[in-house]
Amino acid sequence: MSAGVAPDAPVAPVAVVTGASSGIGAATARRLAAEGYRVVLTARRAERIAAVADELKRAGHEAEPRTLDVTDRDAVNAFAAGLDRCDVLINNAGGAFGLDSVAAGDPEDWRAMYDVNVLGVLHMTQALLPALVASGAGTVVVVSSTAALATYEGGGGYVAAKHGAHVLAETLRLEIVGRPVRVIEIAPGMVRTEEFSLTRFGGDAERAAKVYEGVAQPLTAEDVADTIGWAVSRPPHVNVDLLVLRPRAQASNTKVHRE
Ligand code: 8X3
Repeated sequence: MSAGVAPDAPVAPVAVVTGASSGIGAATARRLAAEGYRVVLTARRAERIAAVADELKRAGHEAEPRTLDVTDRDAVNAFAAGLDRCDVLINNAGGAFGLDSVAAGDPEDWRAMYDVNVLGVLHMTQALLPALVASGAGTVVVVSSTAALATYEGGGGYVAAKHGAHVLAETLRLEIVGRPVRVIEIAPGMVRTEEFSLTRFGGDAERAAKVYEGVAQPLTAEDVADTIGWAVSRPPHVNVDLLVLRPRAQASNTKVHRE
C-alpha cells in the first residue's frame, strides 16, 4: 500500500472497457470514471488509451491503459491474470468492414468481423467471468448494435456478427442465472463517431460522411456512454436485458429521415 493511504480507504470498483481508444469506448471510460470506477482502458493503440487515461488522471480519476487485442486469446488471458479485480466489463471493441452485398462480400472481411465482434466478446467474457462472479455484483455489458436485431442491404457480414454478439449475451444470461452477474446488451443505431464509418469504408472520408448526410442529429458517443452509465448504475438486482437506442431521425435500420 502506498504511503498516505489509510488502511480502510474505500477501494474503487474496477471497470474494464475494450475499444477504449476512441468513440463509444473512450466516452464510456470517461463516464464510468466520473461514476467512481477505476477504469482499465484497453485497445490495440497504446498512445490513444494512454492519452485518455492521462486525461482522466489529470481530472482526479483512477485510470490505467492496457494495450490489448481482444482477438488474441493468449493476450486476453495474460491481461485477465494481471487484474486484481473486475466489477464491470464493457465489451465495446468491434467494427464493420465493408458494405458489400452477400454476392460480392469478401470472406476475409466477414471473418475479421466475426473475430472482433463475437470472439473478442467471448474471449474477454470467459477470461473475466471468474473475477466478475468474485466481485459479488458483476456486470457484463455487450455493446452490440441495431444490426444485432435486423438486417439491411450490404450489412450481411456485420449483421451476422452482431447477431452473434446478441446471441452470446442472451445465452450467457440464461447460463449464469443464479450467479451474481448481470448481462446487459446495449444496441445503438446510427452513432456518428470519428471512426466507425471511416473504418467500414477503408478510410474513404467522403463515403463515410454520406452515412450521416442530412440526418439532423445522429447519436453521439456520449449519448451511448450516458445510456451505458445509466444501465450499469441501476441497483445490482436490476438487469437491463436489452436497450435499443437510435436518433429520433432513424425509425429503423433502413428508414432514416434526411433533411
Ligand atoms: C452501427 C449501426 O446501422 O451501421 O452499429 O449497422 S449500423
